[in-house]
Amino acid sequence: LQSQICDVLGIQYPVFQGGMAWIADAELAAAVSNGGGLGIISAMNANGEWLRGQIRKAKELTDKPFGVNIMLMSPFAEEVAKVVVEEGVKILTTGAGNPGKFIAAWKAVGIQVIPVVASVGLARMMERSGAAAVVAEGSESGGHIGESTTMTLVPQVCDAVSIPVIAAGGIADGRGMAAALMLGACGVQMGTRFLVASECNVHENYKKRVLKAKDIDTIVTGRRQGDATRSLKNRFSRDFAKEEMNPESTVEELEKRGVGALRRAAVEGDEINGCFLAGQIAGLVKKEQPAAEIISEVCMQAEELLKGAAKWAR
Ligand code: FMN
Repeated sequence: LQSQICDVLGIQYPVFQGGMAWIADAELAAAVSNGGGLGIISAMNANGEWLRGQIRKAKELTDKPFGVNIMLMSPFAEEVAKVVVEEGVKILTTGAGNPGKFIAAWKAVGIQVIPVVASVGLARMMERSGAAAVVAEGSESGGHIGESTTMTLVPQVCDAVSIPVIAAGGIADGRGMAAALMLGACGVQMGTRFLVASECNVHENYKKRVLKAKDIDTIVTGRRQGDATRSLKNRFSRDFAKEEMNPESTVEELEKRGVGALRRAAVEGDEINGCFLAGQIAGLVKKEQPAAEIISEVCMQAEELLKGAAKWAR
């Protein structure tokens, strides 16, 4: 299964591994790239030197293209924006905001910029700013989310822009991938499914929770601070949701509560006080597998379904 985005980026399969703060390191990114997809290192809130180390490690582990995800809210965003240029990174995705002010400088050195967008308006703006493609991410996703679902967002973004569109949010198998291609996307980005890749270094408790999750086991918190975030239900997320309803708690108090919560889940495996970001599709993710196997399984299933699609219409 191939598409236009494979030619643009020089990858074998149109499958991105989404940036995941505290989780998507050089080892996961390299495993995905070696499996023919696009592995992505998460720059998250780390400083430039940490990122430089990860980029160099990924180069040792793979000779295939890989990317870096820059969180625009990071206090180190300006610093990591320079490091990716110095280290010769060729593909960037950006999350949590508008990368408009960086795009010209990145493009000037030949970097392909692929912003993650949750609305048609931002997708259009990114095309005008010179983005190579966009990831249209629906609210089924794990992590920070917008309002529209993947089913509604993807076709509207595809109609609005002429650059390639990658669909994200709620995709974890070939059925999801085939559906995304039918909606007009030319590839998919998965986060939740790659959380349980064998090469993913997230804490074992995190993987266990994703593998055990059912369809209704995620919750969205943070709407009051304008930072809606989807995670698995546990003590932390339920308490957070309760506090949000409490008119006496301030936005500052809520923000303070969230600090360090993803690290506690991803690094320490703290099932009580950690925030286990994951998407609604976690209920479908039942097996830990090497990243390469995940990619080929998803693509093969999608290809079979798309080939047979003509038979369904009578
Ligand atoms: N997206 C970003 O742009 N930057 C991040 O740092 C980031 N962190 C994430 C952490 C976790 C644990 C998860 C599950 C998602 C995160 N995302 C982040 C979103 C993913 O890159 C991806 O778009 C999303 O997971 C796709 O939806 P899915 O979880 O249904 O596959």
